[in-house]
Amino acid sequence: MNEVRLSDYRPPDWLVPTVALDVRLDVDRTLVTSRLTVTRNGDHRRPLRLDGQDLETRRILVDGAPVEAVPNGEELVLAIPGDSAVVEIEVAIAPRTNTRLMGLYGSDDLLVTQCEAEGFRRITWFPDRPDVLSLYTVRLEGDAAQFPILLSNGDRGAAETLDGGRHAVTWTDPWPKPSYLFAMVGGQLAALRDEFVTMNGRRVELAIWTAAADVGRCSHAMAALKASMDWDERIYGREYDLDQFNIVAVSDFNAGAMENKGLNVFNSKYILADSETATDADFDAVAGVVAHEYFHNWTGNRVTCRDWFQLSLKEGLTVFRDQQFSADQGSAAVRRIDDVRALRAVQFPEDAGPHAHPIRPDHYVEIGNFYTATVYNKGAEVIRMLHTLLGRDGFRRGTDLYFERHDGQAVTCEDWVAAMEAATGRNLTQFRRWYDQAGTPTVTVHMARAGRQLTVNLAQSLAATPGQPSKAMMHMPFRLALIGRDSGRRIGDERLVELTAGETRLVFEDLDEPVLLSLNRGFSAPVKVVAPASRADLAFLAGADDDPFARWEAMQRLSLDVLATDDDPHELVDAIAATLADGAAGRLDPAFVGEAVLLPTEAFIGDQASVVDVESIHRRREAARAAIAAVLEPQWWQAWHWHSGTGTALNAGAKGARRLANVALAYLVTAGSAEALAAARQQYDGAATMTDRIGALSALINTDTPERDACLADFYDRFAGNGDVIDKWFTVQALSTRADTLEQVQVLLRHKDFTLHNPNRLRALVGAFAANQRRFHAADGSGYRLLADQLLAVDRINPQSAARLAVPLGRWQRFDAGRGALMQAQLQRIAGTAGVSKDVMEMATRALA
Ligand code: B3K
Ligand code: ZN
Repeated sequence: MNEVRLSDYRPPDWLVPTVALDVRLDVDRTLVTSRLTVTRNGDHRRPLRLDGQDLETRRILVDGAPVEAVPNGEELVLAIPGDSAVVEIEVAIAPRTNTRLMGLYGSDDLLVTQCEAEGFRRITWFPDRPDVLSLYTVRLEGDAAQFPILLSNGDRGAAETLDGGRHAVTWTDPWPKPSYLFAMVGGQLAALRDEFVTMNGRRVELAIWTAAADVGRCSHAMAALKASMDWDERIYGREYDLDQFNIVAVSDFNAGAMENKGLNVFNSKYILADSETATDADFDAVAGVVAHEYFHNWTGNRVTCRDWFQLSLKEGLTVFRDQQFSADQGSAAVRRIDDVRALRAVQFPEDAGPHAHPIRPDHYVEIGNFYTATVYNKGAEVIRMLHTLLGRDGFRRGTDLYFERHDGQAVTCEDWVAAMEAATGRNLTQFRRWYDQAGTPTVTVHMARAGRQLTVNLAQSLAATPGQPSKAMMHMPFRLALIGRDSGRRIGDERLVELTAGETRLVFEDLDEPVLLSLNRGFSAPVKVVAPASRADLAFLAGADDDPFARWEAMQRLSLDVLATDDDPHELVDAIAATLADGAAGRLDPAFVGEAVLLPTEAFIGDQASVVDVESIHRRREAARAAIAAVLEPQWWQAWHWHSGTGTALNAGAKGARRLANVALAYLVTAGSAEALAAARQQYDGAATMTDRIGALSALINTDTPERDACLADFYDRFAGNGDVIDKWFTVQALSTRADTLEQVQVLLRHKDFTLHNPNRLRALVGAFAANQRRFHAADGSGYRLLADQLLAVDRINPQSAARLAVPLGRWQRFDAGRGALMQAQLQRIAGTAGVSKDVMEMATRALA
C-alpha cells in the first residue's frame, strides 16, 4: 500500500490561477472541457503532473496545440516549456455507473458532485490538492427538461437558451478555492427561498433545493441557516461573502453534508424535517449540520488546509463552532452532555484501539479513512481547551488574527496555534502535543485530609498507541471545585488548574466540613478521570453538584460502579428516585432528568473493563433496568402522565418533556404491565411527533408482544417511500435486544427496500446492528460474519462506505479470546480477498497490526 507522509510535503510545482469548465451534463456520458491557466511555482524544471481517475481522455491542448500525452494510470504528465501555459483537456465521464458517490454521480434524477477529499480528479485532470487555489468559471449545459436547474459555486451569471431543447447557465465564483470545494448540480429541483441581509447590508438570496414534494420540509433548515449567519456575525465577526447561498438535499451521500463554496450539498437526512417525520434529535442534527457547513465558509473555505494532514484545522474548529452555536440555541448543559456522550461512544474507543491516530495524523494510505471522530470531535475538544485557556476574549482575538493573517491561504494547524499565541502572548509549546500524540490521557486523583486542610494530587498519564510507544506530558485545563459533604454547597470558587507536569498538587485551607471533589467540570479536558469515591458520595454529588455536567457524571460513575458488580442496585435506584423527585419539584429541568436517569450503554460499560464480558454486561444492565422500572413504577407513571402529549413545539421545555416521557415509557414497558403496553400503543397511535412515535416503538421493540408487531407493521405502511423514515424502521429493529435480532437483520437484508447503494440505508441496518453489543457479538461469530459479508459486497460498490464497516471488527483486542479470534478471522478474510479497495485494505491491515 502506498503511504502518504506529512514529512514528504512539498509546495505544488505548478499553480492554477484560473479554471474554466464547460460541462455538458448527461447521465451516461458527461463531457467536461477544462481550460486551466497554469504557472510554474518556484525555480525548477519539473513537468506539470495532473491527477485523474476513471476519466476517458479525449483531447489535450497546450497553448492551443494538440499534445500526444497518454495518462499513466491516475497521472497525466505534461511537459510545459515556459513558465506558464493554457492547458485545455476534454474528458468524458459516466455518472450513472459512478457508485462510489465521489466525483459526478446520479442520485434519484439529479446529477450531483462530491469532491472532498479527492473527487475532483474524477471530473477532470487537475492538481487535486487543497493548496492549489483557483478562480472558477463554470458553464453548465444540458437538456432543459431533464436539467431545468443548473447550479454551481459562486454567483449565477448568463443563461442561454439553445437549440434542441437545451440550455446553459454560467456561474462565476469570485473567491479562489481548492478543487475539493468545487460543486455542480443539475436536475429538477424546487426551492424554498428566503433572504438574509448581512451586517454590512449585503442582501443574500438563500435557497434550499429539493424535490418539489419536499419543499415544505425545509423550513427548519432555513431558519437554522439564517440563525447561523447571524450568529457568526455576532460571535466571530464573520460575514457572508456572495450574493447567493444555495443548499441542495440529495438522498445518496457518503457523508452528512459538504461545504462547497456557495453551494452546500446535503444528505437529505440533515435538511428535511417536520414533526411527522423527524425526531427532536433529528431537528437538532439538522440545525447543527446546517450551521457546521455554513461556518465552514470561513473556517475551511476562506482559510483552507494546506494538505489533508491538516484536516482538523477546519473540522475540529468548525465542530467546536457548531457546538457553541447549538449550546446557544437551547439547553447548554444538555448539549454538553450529548457532546461528551458522542465523544466517549466513538472517539475514546478509536483512541484506545488499533486505528488510534493524532488529530493531525502524519501518514495515511486513503485520506477518506481519516474523517474520524478523532479529527472531528477530539479536534473540537482541543479547540475548546484553547478557548478555556485563553478565555472568550483572548480566543476571539486569536481567531481575528488568524482570519486577518490567512484569508485566502491554505494553511496548517501550526499557523492556527501561532495566531493564537501571537494574539494573546500565551506560550502554547506544550499544548501543541495535542496535535501530535494519540490516545486519551488519564488523570488520577488522590486526596488527603488533615484537619482543616485538604491536599489534592492530580497525576496524568497517557498509554502507548500504535507507532507512539512513549508519550510526553500534556497541557490541559482542568476545572474543579469542592462540594461540602454536609451543606451540599460549593465551597469557594471553581478553580481552573493547568495540568502540565506529571503530578500537580493543590492545597485547600480552612475547610469547616468534609468535602467531595467535583472534577473536570464541564468536561474541560477530554480525558478519563480516575478518582476514588464511594457509592454514597457519588449519589450525594448526583444530587448536589452545581455543575450540570459533573452532576450527570456523578450519576454515570455511580451507574458504572454498580453495573460492574452483581450487587443489588438499590443505591442506583435511590439516586434515580431522588433525581426524579428533583424534577417533579421543578428543581431540575426535564431534559436534564431524561439524560440523568439513562443508564450507560452496554458499549460504554464494556469500555471500562479490560476485557468486555458481553453476556454479564447485558445481564447486569437488564437486571438494573428491571429493578429501576419495578421499584419506581409509580414515579415513571407520574413522569409519563405529566410529560406525554406535549404536542409539536420545538422549544427546550417541550423537547425535554418528550425526552423524559419517552424514557419513562421505556421503563414502564420494561416493568411489563398490561397497562404499560397499552400506554405504549396509545402513545404510538396518537403521536403528534416522530419523537413520540418512534419512542413508543423503541420501547416495544425488545418485547415479544402483539403491540410490537402491530406498531412495527404500521410504521412501515405509514412511511413507505420516505427513505429517511424507513431508515429508522431498519435501525429500530437492528438495535433490538431480542434473541432473534441477528436472524431478523438477515431477513431485512433481503427486504425490497434494502440496498447497498445508499449509504444511509447501509448505516441504518448494518451499521446499527454492529452497534448492538449483545447481538452483534454473538459468541459463535455469526454477527462478525454478517458484517464482513456486507463489507465485501459494498466494497465493490462504494469503498468509502465499506471501509467504515471495518471499525467494529478492529476492536477484537478488547474481547475475550474466543470472540477476538473470530473477529480477527473475518479481518483476515477481508484483507485476503482479491481486489479489495485500498480504503478497506488500510482499515483491515491496521486493525490486524
Ligand atoms: N467536509 C465534509 C466532509 C466530506 C467527507 C469526505 N469523505 C463535511 C464536513 O465536515 O462538513
Ligand atoms: Zn466539516
